[in-house]
Amino acid sequence: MTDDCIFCKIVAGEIPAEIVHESDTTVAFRDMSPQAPTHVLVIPRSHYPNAAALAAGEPATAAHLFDAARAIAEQAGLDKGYRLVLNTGEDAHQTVFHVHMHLLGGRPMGWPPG
Ligand code: DGP
Repeated sequence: MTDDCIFCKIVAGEIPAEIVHESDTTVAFRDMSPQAPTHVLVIPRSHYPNAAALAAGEPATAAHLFDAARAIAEQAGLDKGYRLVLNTGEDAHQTVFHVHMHLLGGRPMGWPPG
């Protein structure tokens, strides 16, 4: 737990979020600014600033993020596909420095991303 981290506070239940999935190592909740009909953030309970730090420090939990995303996509019926995004660093538009996987689905998406 890092005191000034908003996502640590969601994990701790100190600020509200619409939680859609939980495991021993992960929590998933709806993004407050959805960019698609389904837009969920999947995060580790432990605080790591970005995907690279998580992969180095807790690789099993990095894999758990993908498994949670699979379960959420199945539950949401995203049979036609979905996108997983891990913005890493300033140039990639990371704004919250507790690693989070965006799960976006429910509409067709373009490429390349903006
Ligand atoms: P990124 O740009 O990849 O760091 O995305 C951060 C996302 O986090 C952004 O889509 C908005 C979302 N977000 C930020 N603060 C909160 C919050 O307090 N609650 C929820 N549900 N989402 C948040």
